[in-house]
Amino acid sequence: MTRLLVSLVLALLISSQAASAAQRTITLTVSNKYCEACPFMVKRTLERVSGVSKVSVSFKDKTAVVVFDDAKASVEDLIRATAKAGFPSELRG
Ligand SMILES: [Cu+2]
Repeated sequence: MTRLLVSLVLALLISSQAASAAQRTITLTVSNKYCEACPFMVKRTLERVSGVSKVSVSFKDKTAVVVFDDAKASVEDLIRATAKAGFPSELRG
């Protein structure tokens, strides 16, 4: 019984947290962008990370601006995803 109550409270906590989850916007500096198709690849890669809601990639600036849900994805997740696709990136400081 107690365990049921605990999991119910936890579920409520998690859902309320999701409702007020912080949207975060970060800029990544992305390497290995050689042609016009690369920004598209980077965009697709980042959009596939769960929690990501918006991505805009600039070929000229070598950046990717990512809007994501803090509770679902981390900066490390995003960097790992681009690196795995062949585009190492880092958080622009
Ligand atoms: Cu390319």
